[in-house]
Amino acid sequence: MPELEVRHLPADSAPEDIAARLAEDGAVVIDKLVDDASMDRLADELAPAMKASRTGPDEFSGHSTRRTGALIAHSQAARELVMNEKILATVGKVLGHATNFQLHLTQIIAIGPGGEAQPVHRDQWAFDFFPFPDGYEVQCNTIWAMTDFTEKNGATRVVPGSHRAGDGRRYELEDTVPATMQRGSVLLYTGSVYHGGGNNKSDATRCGVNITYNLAWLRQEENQYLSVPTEIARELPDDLLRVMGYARGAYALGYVGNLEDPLKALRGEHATVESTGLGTYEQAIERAEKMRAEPLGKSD
Ligand SMILES: O=C(O)CCC(=O)C(=O)O
Ligand SMILES: [Fe+2]
Repeated sequence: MPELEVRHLPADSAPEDIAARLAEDGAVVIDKLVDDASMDRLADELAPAMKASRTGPDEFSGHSTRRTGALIAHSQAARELVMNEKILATVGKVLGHATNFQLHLTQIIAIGPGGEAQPVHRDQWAFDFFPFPDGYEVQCNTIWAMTDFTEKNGATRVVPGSHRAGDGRRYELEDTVPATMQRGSVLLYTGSVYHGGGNNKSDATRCGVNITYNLAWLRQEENQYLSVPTEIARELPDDLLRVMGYARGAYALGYVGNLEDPLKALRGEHATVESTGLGTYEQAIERAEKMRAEPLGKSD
């Protein structure tokens, strides 16, 4: 039997405890992780881009839902959410069985009044429905509440515990519970947990910032190299760029030209991937051996 609700943790919770809750339920809310001022700044910086975005073409995207991407290009406040220390530490634990993780997408999801509930799904189905083994998480996701999330305004609907249910399950709306939360709170959920946007029965728009992370050996949903123009990317700090994908994925993925480091290449410098200290072939083999011994083990 699934839990009856999405459980909440306080903002001062340790990443270990947040990750433990995710392992148990597949979803958890951290209350008020950022203040109202951060959300005000985010809303201001993104207002023009949100205004310019259109409603979805189908039931999944939502006929009354506006989705706005490329948040890193538009907003310093969004960059800060992407790099939130507690979130990154938690993602590192949830996805710690792989060499590294990366940003998967950044998107404001604004469900307008009357917006229908989204079909219940697993986000990891984006990978062409590949049947990843139960327990081998490939994504760790966040939705930050820009407005309060209430049952009435279409709070994300979740089936707690369904991260262990496999791919064949079909859940209906009755099987879900709303992840209600106050503005500035964040819902974390794995790529394996069944969920969907809720039906907005209120007369105001429900806004969330969906920022997701995936294993760095998988393709990103939002193409960061083109979503964030090079002139802007060059001005961003190294740690953010690495998370965006200007880094090697696992041992061999994503190099530039003659085995060069993508971050250095962006800056017009030349450095081989080995010299960036992101892991040697020997370390990769060591990690692979560990994974074979304990395939679904978490990082320590
Ligand atoms: O808007 C939401 O609450 C969830 C959206 C979602 O799950 C998705 O677009 O994949
Ligand atoms: Fe989703």
